[in-house]
Amino acid sequence: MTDTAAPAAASRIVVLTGAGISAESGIPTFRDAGGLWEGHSVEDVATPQGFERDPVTVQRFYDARRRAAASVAPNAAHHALARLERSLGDRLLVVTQNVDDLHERAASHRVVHMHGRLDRALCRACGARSEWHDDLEDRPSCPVCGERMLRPDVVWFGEMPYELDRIENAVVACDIFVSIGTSGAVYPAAGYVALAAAFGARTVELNLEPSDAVVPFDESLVGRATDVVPAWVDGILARS
Ligand code: BJW
Repeated sequence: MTDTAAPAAASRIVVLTGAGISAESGIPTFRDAGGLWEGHSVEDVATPQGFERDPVTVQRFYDARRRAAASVAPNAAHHALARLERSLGDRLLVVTQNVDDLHERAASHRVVHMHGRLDRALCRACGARSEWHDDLEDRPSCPVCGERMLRPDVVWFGEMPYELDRIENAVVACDIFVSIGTSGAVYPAAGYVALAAAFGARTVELNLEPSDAVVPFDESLVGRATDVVPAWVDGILARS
């Protein structure tokens, strides 16, 4: 439960976010009842093999999610983290597993999308990653090489997440590691709490329910992201 130990004023903070932070904006999580995987096999829509087998189904799944993400707005939790960045500057890094752009639309700038982004397309012919806001089902041409081999620029199981060196450097150097709205079911993200703790960071979880983390967090705030994240940010800013 809540531990009220105060963080040092000049703390470096890494915030790891997952689907739970965007849930109250209207984007379903993956593993909760009624979530994104319901009606979809993970192997069919979130692996390179599933894409090879049935690219049309996979493109439709991501086209629908791209449209849905564009139609929702950041919530109080995204805005609170942007407020924290305005105060901490480069002492804060948000590492998100989410492929939506709600952190950016709340005006966060220091955000790493380790599982890619829905608003980018990856060309399987030339490797270019292009900003993309339209559907991919009709096999549009790559703006760089012209080939019709675009896929969503997201990281599927078995693929290497993005910017791992930058993330790991930040995690081992941080004073506070905060996990928000993630089940802790997917690696390497799920391993960062143990890494941060091993390097002496204080660890905090903000979630609707305690997750399956392999090591216990030092502090756990249970509740909806739109309630607990602004409250936690207020507490940090009051001590900074
Ligand atoms: C609320 C809330 C509210 C709800 N307020 N909270 C051991 C070690 C290393 C790797 C592996 C390993 N064992 C297996 C692996 C491989 C695999 C893996 O982890 N498999 C697991 C099934 C075990 N990992 C990979 O393949 C990764 N690549 C890789 O490992 O490369 C090699 C490598 C090895 C070692 C080091 C470095 C590299 C790639 C993983 C790619 C994951 N891709 C997806 C899809 C992305 C595209 C898309 O969006 O479709 O990413 S899967 C999906 O899960 C998505 C998410 O980002 C990810 C995490 O989900 P998340 O965000 O946690 O959501 P949920 O639904 O699970 O949880 C929601 C949470 O919110 C819950 O806790 C709720 O309580 C909470 N919540 N409402 C607050 N209102």
